[in-house]
Amino acid sequence: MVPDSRLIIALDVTDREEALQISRKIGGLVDAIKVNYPLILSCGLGIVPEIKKYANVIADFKVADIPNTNRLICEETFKAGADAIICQGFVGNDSVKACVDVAAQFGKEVYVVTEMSHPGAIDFIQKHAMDLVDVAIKNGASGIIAPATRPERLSEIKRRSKDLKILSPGVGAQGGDARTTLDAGADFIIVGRSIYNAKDPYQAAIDLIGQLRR
Ligand code: FNU
Repeated sequence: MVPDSRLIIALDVTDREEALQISRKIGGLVDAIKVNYPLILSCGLGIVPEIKKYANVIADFKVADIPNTNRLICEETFKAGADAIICQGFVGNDSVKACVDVAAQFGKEVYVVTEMSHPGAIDFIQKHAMDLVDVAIKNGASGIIAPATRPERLSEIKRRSKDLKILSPGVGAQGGDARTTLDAGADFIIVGRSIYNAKDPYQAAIDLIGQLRR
């Protein structure tokens, strides 16, 4: 993924028509549409090729299993047409490598979660965030996920992550600020509720892109 708008929408709606309507409206504005379990569990993986008509699709499945199961999950996801998948790093090098190996076969990308954006990330994950960055680098991931809710942590993670791409959720509903997140080192921001719950999602996306270009 090459940054242009630097905005990725998190399409966490559960209604198929709403998902396709939003994709149709703002697919041309954003760098990617991220799908997660709420949408896939309600509509099935078959919605991925439909969304792909409008933008690149990132499958936020936070894959976190043994290597063989990770391999199977990634194969199904890429066969459905996703351009990238998000996996957890805490399961270890072999599990992340399994995702990266499948992605390489399909010519697709893997992003590894480091420190998450919610308050509970401080309980366990934060202590290992830098190790998780190293797992992503060591296993050839395309990038990482790091929190827009803690810009100072995002900057530290950026320093550690060298040239890995950084996708940063937590802008808007979780309290993070779009411009601050880019200044702290993110390549892309991920925004869900502030766009899809807005009265006019198209305008909300335009406003965010304006802030990112300032
Ligand atoms: P919004 N997401 C997140 N924090 O929020 N994948 C993480 O650390 C992470 C994520 C996802 O709050 C979350 O699941 F690793 O409505 C949701 O899909 O803007 C989106 O990013 C944020 O949605």
